[in-house]
Amino acid sequence: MKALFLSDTHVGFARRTRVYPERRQDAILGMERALEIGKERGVDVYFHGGDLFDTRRPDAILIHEVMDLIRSLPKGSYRVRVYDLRGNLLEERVADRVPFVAVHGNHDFMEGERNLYTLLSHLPNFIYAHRRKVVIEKDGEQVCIVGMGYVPDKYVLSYIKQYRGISCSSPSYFLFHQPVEGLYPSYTREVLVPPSLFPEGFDLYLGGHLHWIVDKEVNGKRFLIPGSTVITRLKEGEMNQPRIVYIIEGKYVERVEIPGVRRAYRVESSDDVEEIVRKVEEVLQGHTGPTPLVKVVLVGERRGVVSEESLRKAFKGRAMIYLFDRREDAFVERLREIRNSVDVEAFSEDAFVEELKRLMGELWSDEVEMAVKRLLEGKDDEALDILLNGSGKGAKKGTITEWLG
Ligand SMILES: [Mn+2]
Repeated sequence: MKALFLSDTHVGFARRTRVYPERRQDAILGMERALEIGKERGVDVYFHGGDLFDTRRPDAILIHEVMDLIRSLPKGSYRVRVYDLRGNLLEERVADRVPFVAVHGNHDFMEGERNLYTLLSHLPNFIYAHRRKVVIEKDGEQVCIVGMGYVPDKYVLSYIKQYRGISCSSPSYFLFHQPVEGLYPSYTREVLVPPSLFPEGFDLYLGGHLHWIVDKEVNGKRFLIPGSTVITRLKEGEMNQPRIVYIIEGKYVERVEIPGVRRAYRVESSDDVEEIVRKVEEVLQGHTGPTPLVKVVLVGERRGVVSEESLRKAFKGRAMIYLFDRREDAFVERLREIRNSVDVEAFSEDAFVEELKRLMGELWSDEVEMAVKRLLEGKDDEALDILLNGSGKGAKKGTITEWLG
């Protein structure tokens, strides 16, 4: 049976962005285009590695759009059997369309027995594979998938041990959403799961979470990560890669680029506006496809003022400009500006943080939020420390009993 593996579709990403509202459709479009590849290739099953949605509370329209896409998969008759980790048969059904098997990610996970994925499971061809073994059969052929959605750092190492000894007849795939040791190029604050803790004997280990492409064998296990189908961060190593899916048949793997989705480029320049414009033009010359994102990184000495707004105007309809100021001294200065330019007493701190969050868009992170709060308290040094060194171990929600349940 031929399968298509996609991940991190992040439907709802940039939903509320005011700059470049055309990006609002990127996530759903990325998912749609990815599914189309499967239709062209005649796949019999889709695997999704989690972060189907960008948030745990997507609005009804977004849920509807995703349901429509899953219901648009080609018709067929597939026997689906779902087991728990001990091998007890929980459910048996016939899917009337190509089955879509998914685990949750860290972005769209909700605690409790009812979540987005159990909701989608009301569709005859959607199967939530977390803590489950799923066997799909058609015309005498079958595939076996074992799933593990995202589990918070402090529980994951003991959690994954529950999967030890689980067996699946080949072709078999382990579908998960977790960072893995040996697949990360650099230091991260997340707990990395050692490949040795993954259950043995699967043909392929299919992962979500990272937004860039990985195809790597560690400890005799082949890990595949397609990355996200939409550009969510303008991070080097992630933004400049193509958006892809994997077509899988047995142990055979093919990487397929998703056509017609937005690309991103990076331009590094001094703060001389003429130089910036020239470099962006150079990038645009070789470009085809939807209006690209261009990350303009200012480096070197601070010599003048560069306005993101005027760059955006200058390239309107041709490029979406995101300015990153990495000039010496720019960082601390900007932090002070934020505090000095706003009369915090005049309105609630929460409202201010919300507004800032909106303005900063994808530059926003938990760390930035924490830093901003310290800054509002007048603790500049702590704010800087957080931004430069990270916030330490972030507390994740959930209790041990909920996670092991
Ligand atoms: Mn993700």
